[in-house]
Amino acid sequence: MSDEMVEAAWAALARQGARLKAARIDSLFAADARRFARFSREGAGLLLDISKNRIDEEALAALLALAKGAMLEEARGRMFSGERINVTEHRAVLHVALRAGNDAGLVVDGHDVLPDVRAVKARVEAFAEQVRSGAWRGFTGKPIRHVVNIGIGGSDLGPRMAAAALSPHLADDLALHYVANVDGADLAGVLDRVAAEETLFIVASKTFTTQETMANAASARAWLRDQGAEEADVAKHFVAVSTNAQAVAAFGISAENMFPFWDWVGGRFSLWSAIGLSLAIGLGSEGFEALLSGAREMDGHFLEAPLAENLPVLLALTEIWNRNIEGHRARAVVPYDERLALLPAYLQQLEMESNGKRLGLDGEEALHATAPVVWGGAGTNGQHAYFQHLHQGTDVVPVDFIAAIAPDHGLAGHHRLLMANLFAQGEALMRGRASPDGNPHRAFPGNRPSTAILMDRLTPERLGALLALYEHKVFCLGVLWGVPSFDQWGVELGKELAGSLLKGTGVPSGLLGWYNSRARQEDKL
Ligand code: G6Q
Repeated sequence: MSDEMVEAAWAALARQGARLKAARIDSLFAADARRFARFSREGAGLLLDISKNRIDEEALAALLALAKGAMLEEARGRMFSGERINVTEHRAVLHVALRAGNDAGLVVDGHDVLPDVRAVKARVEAFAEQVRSGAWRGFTGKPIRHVVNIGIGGSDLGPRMAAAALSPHLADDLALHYVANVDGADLAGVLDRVAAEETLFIVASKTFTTQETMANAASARAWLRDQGAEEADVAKHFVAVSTNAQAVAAFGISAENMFPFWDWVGGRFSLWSAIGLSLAIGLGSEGFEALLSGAREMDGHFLEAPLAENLPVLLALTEIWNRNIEGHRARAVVPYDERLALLPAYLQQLEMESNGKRLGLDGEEALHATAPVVWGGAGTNGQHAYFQHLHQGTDVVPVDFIAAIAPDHGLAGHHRLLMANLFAQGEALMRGRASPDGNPHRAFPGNRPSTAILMDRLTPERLGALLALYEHKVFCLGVLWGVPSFDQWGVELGKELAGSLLKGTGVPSGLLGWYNSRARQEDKL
């Protein structure tokens, strides 16, 4: 389809927006007893409910026409077949290969990548079992009790979030720690709590040049030596996950303690690769495989379900509506599950780093607004804090509510309370309320959109499906907005400036001069 036809689909969508401008979501519900059934879908063990957004059948049809017109299905096929769809970096985008079934094959540039994927996964899982069983010993002969993942961004957020989400499924006698920040307070806080002889460090870095990770890894190694380990003992306490074998060797980690991955795995999509090693240790190979199988189920759903039944497509189209037609600049992610408290931070990277772009694939200004600000936190806590803004603020912020039907704890009554709050918030945002006593400050405007994603339990499978749902949503939006979702040049400039300031070649701004003089005084104290 031509660009003109895609723009015609956008124009048709804008007309739907104008038609529904005065509509209220609660009135749409009142007018249609089947609204929930019409605007909710199930797939890969998840329920997606978009019925509390200000859309109707005609608007949804226009959204689906945009997806068709933008050749979303063809683009999806190109990603799954290993084409170099990351055009700005000339790479394939194949996180789906990391969770492909054992009978699958995927040839990229004449090479089937799946045997490599399987071989590394087998090594990851075998190593995880060695650590879990206590066969892997530290320098005094004791088994490992603490695993410290040193990595940042995509080499941190996924495993950190998933380890918290799946805490009931982790080994009891192993603690997982995550160190990302170059602020020494981060690493120091962990080192204070672990015994060197029982600690394994995983240096997780695709490039193995990231300043924060290299600084933390060097300090951790120096600390290990200070704690009595010999140079030869370092191999018992350090392993690496990287694509850069040379830099790993230069750091002193041997090839058998390095778990590779590939340039076609983007950092923020790398949880499924050896970057998930800490998680594989915590979960065991069975649990890690279950996570992958849940994602695989969502991959299959995304590939095969018709657009109108397709969860990632519908989630993306809901965002097109809220962002581009209704003009909302932010979206809140509020899991009603304490274990998913880090999900908003994970999605913030996934969505904002992927689609926070102002230029289209052709290098010209994007024609439509792209990724909204993504933020949030666990419910019910947020209700006692920022929900004020969601209910009565001047900006409308659509919300994603996420929850499991059944908990994994035995505390009676809590889950009913939690879920009652989730449902109440969706209703309150939608319906609003007139002031009960004439005081205008007590009125709620309502008509505020929300989306719900529910699952039976928060198992490794369901988490895998949930994360793959959002990954594919991000892909769909990249296609619809026409932006390069798989690069992240926007993080370069600050890094370069920090580098020159460290070398003393940066141009000091007023603030830096002030800081330097104060820091000199502090040094003298
Ligand atoms: C993710 C980004 C970024 C990256 C980190 C860490 O998609 O590229 O967050 O993951 O900068 O990079 P390394 O793994 O190379 O240390």
